[in-house]
Amino acid sequence: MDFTTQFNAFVAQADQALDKLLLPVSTRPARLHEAMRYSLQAGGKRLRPVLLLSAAELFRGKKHDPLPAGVAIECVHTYSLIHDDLPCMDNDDLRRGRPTAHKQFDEATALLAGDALLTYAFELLAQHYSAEPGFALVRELSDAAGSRRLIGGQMEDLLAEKKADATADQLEFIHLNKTAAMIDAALVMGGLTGGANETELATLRTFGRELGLTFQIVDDILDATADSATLGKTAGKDAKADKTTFVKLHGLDGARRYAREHTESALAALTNLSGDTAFLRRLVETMLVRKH
Ligand code: GRG
Repeated sequence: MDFTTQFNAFVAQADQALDKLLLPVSTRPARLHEAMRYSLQAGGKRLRPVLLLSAAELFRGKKHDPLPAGVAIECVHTYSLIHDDLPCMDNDDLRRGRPTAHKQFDEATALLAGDALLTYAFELLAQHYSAEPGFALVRELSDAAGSRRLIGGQMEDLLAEKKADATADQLEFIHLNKTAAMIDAALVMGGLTGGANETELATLRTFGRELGLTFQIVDDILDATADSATLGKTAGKDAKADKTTFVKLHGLDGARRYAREHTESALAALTNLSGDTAFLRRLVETMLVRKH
């Protein structure tokens, strides 16, 4: 199967599982469940579930169904997007090519839909896995979503916005946590459901860190160079808010160079795995040249 067909097959599996595992909109209170589905089913790239499903396939250990874990990580990712778009944070009107949750519903509903998605992610893990690999999945996802990683990265990002002189070290902390946390967790969770050993999990983590940094640097480049229609979200926001980004610190050429370096490191990490890594190699290369 070629790369695009395989990618789309993973997306289709993830979308089907999402539809099946999310609570129906008729669940009381309907408005809340409608808002949860509205944001989740708005057609994101599904990068994190795809990473999770593809990592799960690399190993020959004891297999567990990776799909509930894929849905769980997409729930956490979507919650973070809903909250990030709120007026108290980025105050954005457009997400995944549609009005943001607080524009479509209202601020309180959007806040609660985000809260509910975060909680539901852990309910899914508890419902669909036994102690092994369930505890390890919960540990991985709670660590990645917590105050030292996703939320910590978001906090430092907000703090850096108010300072014109944010440093390269702060920028790295923000990206390693706000962006790479959900990417390395997706890969490690995939490894856990696929039966990876400790060494293999460590390799997936390193790979995820490098892929996450590449992804974010490209995101900064796209914010500076692409239009909102192509991105499905507001373009040019970083410069407008005078945000510290890779482009601001290193210029467009410097940012492109860093993105290539992290791509090389990600590819190097993959050589430590003995399974068939062709799909992940292509995914990294695609990430570097993505247009949205
Ligand atoms: C509110 C706790 C909290 C965290 C918010 C996700 C986030 C952290 C902020 C959004 C802004 C941003 C640039 C985050 C970096 C990660 C990123 C590029 C997210 C967007 O991921 P995509 O492009 O989105 O995979 P889709 O919609 O395709 O899933």
